[in-house]
Amino acid sequence: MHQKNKTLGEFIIENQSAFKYTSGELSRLINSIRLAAKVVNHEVNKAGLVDIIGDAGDQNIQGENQQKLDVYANLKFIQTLTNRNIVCGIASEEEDSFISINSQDENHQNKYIVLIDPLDGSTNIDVNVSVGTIFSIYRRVTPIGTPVTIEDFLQQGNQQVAAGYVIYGTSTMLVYTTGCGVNGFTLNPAIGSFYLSHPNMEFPADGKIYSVNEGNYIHFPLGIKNYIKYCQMEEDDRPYTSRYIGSLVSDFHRNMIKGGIYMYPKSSKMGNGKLRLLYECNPMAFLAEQANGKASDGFTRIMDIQPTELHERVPFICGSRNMVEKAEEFMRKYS
Ligand code: AHM
Ligand code: MG
Repeated sequence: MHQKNKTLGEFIIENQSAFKYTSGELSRLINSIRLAAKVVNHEVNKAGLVDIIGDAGDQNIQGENQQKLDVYANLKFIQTLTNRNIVCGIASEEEDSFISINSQDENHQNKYIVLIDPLDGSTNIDVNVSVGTIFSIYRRVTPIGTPVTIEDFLQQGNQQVAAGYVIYGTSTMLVYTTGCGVNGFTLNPAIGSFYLSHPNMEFPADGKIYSVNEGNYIHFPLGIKNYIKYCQMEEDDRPYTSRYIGSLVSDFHRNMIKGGIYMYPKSSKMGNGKLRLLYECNPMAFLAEQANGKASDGFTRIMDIQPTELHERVPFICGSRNMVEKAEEFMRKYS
């Protein structure tokens, strides 16, 4: 069969044996994410047609307004993972605390936990801009059969078993890694199947795109300010092009295909930046490294940071290897 005629379902089965701890459990887990992604995709695509957009009235733990589709996506992913009885715990950007599944059942043998940002960039929905789902999968560290604890969720990103995102864009894609490279699948909406469209995705080592919210420039650390000036300088292959969608998944996806750097630095207003280590930075960092890119907080590898709380934020610099290294050089020089 030609690589590109392969469906995600076929790909998962074929690659199951290549996975070192194979028991079929991870394959089932990725299958449920695929299913929830299709359901959410259907709803996201309807957003412009029905009166579903707008605030749901609730605020998430960070005090931000939730959009209705955030609530919907959160519910769908949690329901799908819970109903199929595949994971032992879930943490979501939209939930204050983690959820322990079947904690009363001593025969409960599931070993994976999932951390999820069900609908990232959701403020973009009401203007018809692409949004995404980000997920991250770990093996639990506490004994199987006992209720999960916070320890299971506060693992370093380098312990991730799998990570990926769904991009609800001009076409809907599911991109993921289990630690053997990154593969992208595009949804054929007529048939409802994801097909392998982007095998072995890689960031070009160099790029010409920088993505950062320059409106915050005045609040950025000197290293970032000077790196931005460097990007704008007329020298060698510069100035670079500036592209910022404000939807992490979309900015990342474009930069991975074309070559570029994404930055959400700390600022005098947001001491640790905006993005969450567990729900956004670690999964994107795992994908970036698996795609020959790099992710750092300016000084430290993102995946080596020890998390201390579920919703913590970190500065995030991610993308083409040489570009990230250059930004780190500026951070070191001007810190
Ligand atoms: P969210 O999780 O509340 O949607 O926020 C995350 C999003 C990212 O997708 C995006 O890159 C960033 O926030 C944009 O933030 P800003 O508007 O401050 O530039
Ligand atoms: Mg988010």
